[in-house]
Amino acid sequence: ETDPKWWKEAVVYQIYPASFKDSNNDGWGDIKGIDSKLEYIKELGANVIWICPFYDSPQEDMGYDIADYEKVWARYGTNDDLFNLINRAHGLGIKILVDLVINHCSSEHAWFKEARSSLDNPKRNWFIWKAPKGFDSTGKPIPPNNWRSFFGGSAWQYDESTGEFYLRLFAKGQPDFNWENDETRNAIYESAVGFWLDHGVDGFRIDTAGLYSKQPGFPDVPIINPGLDFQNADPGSLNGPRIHEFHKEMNKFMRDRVKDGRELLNVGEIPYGTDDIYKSYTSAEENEVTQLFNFDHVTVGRKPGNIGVTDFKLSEFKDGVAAAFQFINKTDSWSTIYIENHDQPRSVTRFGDDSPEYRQISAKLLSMLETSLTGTLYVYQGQELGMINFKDWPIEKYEDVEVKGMYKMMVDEFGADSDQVKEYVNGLQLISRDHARTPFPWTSEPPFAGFTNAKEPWFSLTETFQQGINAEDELKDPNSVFHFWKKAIQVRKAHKDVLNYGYDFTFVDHDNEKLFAFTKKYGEKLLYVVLNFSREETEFNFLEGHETHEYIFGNYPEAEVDTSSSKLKPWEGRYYFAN
Ligand code: ISL
Repeated sequence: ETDPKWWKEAVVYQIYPASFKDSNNDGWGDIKGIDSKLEYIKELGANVIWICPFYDSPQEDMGYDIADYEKVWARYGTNDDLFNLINRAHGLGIKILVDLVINHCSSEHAWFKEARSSLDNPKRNWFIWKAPKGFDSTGKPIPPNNWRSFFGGSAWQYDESTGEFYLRLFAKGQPDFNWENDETRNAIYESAVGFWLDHGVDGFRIDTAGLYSKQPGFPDVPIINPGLDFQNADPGSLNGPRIHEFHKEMNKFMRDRVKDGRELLNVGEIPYGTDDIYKSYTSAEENEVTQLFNFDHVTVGRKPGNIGVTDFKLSEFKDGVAAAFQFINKTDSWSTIYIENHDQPRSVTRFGDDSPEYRQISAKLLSMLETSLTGTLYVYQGQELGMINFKDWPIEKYEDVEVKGMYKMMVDEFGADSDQVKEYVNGLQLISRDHARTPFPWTSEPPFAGFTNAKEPWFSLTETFQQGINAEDELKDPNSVFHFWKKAIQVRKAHKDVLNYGYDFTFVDHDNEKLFAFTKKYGEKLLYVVLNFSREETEFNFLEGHETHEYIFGNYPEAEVDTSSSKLKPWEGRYYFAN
């Protein structure tokens, strides 16, 4: 039986508000800009939008540092703009997810300003404070443990005025909340969750949802990057002892708060787990989150500690893809299907082929991979155009706080001319978060592609635009990546039993380093997907013991495909039903 829960077959379109559409020509995208493009999103076939943080913020981490959960950042518009967007979207049959960033807030949030004002402030304990471990020979305070920030250096920030460190797993302006404190949790739920539920949102993308419960005693973590002063803090902060209790409590708050009984889609960002851990968060019976994003596929080819890239084989990518959703097989859990977001590079560059010759066909192949897998489908803005990474940027052009912090750490600790630093900078061409964050190209019009008429957009447009990739041209061209995505989403809907809900995903010829082939079942139906991840003609085998292979869909024009031949053209993909 297919499941009637709306969020299982939703197609979610992720919007990065700074870079989507600028309606008032100040160089930043905004809420009214999103409003003006709802029809475009609907045309693609998406029925949900997830909007990355649009809240009041000093923007140290592009809005993931929130100063007021109940207020839209002035550059993005007003609360009324957002309420209007919710209404108009609902009128078009589009649901809205907002980002819930509650592991930390901004150091500019009123709660933190109070907390840091004195040692005995009533909100002091809303955050995590520790005395220095001691002082070094120059008199500098030594952090309480060896945890590293995701953005480089110690995860502890010294606060001169009170003589203590506060924990911040991310940027200096992102103090971690103390989730052990009941009062803090309730204030978070009320402000960050309740306010938006009251205004009609349909769910949340829950940021860093595995990090709230820290290991008691804040022990040192193991050394995975010898030579660096601080180490990946996940063992001290990810999936901690009270994490499931916290999620159950928050989920109950949500269900109690929703007055009209609407069902919410809550997707937690919960990477680096085992199947059992993923299941424990997503099991329907447990009432925590309805689905999660893990990183098993998108982190293939990355060094531990995120300090560079390595070569990887297609078979490793295949294993990552399977790990991203296979844990739900025949359970009451559910997962997501995504390959891009605002923290990931462009998938065509990373996993396809972004040369002018193969860009479009490989983008279409990646679309076929996504639309054939079981889970809720997510498309990141620009993915539907086949956008690509920028090339050969000097380190100075990067905007991302992660790049700046990690680069500084590596230079300080390894030396500017070290191989490690060179490797890190080269790796950024492939994996930096900035690749996904450049302004969206709406038209072919210079200088800023219909994104803005300001003198300068907040962030540079890129090769994507130089190569003529833009929405207007793609909408006109029936063979564009956009129209292929649209078609692939329709095919997914037409055969939703096996495509959206199929089970028993099984690799065929797993160790083949050019071919990504698998089967999936639904009742009597057997889907066979063959994807050529290479520029070379590649052979697959029809399945033994089946009389016919019925061709369903592919990324080459049907007139050019000999569906009975087992040879695939460069980056060709096909779906068959094996009967
Ligand atoms: O993006 C990463 C590596 O390149 C991750 O380490 C990322 O920082 C982590 O997945 C958490 O991401 C989320 O929270 C961050 C924010 O910077 C990200 O944009 C967000 O998706 C802090 O709020």
